[in-house]
Amino acid sequence: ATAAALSGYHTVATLEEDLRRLAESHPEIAELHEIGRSIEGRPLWALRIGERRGGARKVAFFGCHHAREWISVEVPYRLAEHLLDNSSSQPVERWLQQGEVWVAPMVNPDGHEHTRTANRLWRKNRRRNLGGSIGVDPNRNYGYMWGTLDISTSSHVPSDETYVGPRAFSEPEVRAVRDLFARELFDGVLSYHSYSQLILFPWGYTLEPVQDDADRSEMRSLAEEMERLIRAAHGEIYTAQQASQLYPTAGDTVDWAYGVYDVPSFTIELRPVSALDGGFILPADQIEPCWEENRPAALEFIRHVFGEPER
Ligand code: 0X9
Ligand code: ZN
Repeated sequence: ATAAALSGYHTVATLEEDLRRLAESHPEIAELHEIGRSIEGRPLWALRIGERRGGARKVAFFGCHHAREWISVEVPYRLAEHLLDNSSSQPVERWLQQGEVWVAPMVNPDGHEHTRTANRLWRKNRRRNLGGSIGVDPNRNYGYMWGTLDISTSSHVPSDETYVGPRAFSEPEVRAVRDLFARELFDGVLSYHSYSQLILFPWGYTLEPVQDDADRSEMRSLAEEMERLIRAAHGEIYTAQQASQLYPTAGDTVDWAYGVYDVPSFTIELRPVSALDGGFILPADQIEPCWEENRPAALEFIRHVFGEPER
């Protein structure tokens, strides 16, 4: 069994072990990339899955921008494992001939390590801020409309939970994602978070909907299709909505990916649905059902981005 199967959630160390093992056991189609280093010097890992570099289509899945959202590591990790385990059956085989799937399950390893060893509810990275507080919110540090809001959900106060940082892309974890994107030019992005069971599409920084009619309806209908697919698995309701309807924030991953690269981008808030169900503390026996319901949605996202006809 994998380290994860034995202990439930991955740690920084067991994730590295398991990603290495996945890459080593599928040398023809998987390649482990260190895409940067965290502020405390930990490697940031992304697994590239596909038969060759420079595939026609490329999609990226990210997890764990926020340290305490442990389930957001497990869904993209299991997606990588699923694609590799099914690499010779359709439609996965076709996808891996045609394009590349990149999976970076833990964007914020320093924060994750801190949640395991010191404070389970830590959110940000571990930047030492001017003034002595710790942490920038990685999901506020991207350079599209960065810093344009100054509200509790997007704060310019360093000690706040949603501190945007001193400037866009001030954080090495976020620069690593930026630079990976600049090299690979993804055709779509899905970033996992928890909790609330939501499927969020741009914009997040404004209540205005996306201007372009085609983009707006593409992202809305894809979000609604993912909502249906998730519900069909175990009856769990994940609500599709514009991100700013949850609350407005500036500088998140999906606003940047859509705003700068004009590609479909989503945030999925995983289980549970509410704080009454444990909030960020999701029991390990929920990992498997959460992955099961998210698998068809993730595969649908790949299918869509890879440009296959509607089923
Ligand atoms: O606040 C966030 O970064 C995300 N929620 S979380 O509870 N995981 O922290 C939501 C980001 C979605 N974007 C906007 N609401 N603008
Ligand atoms: Zn989050």
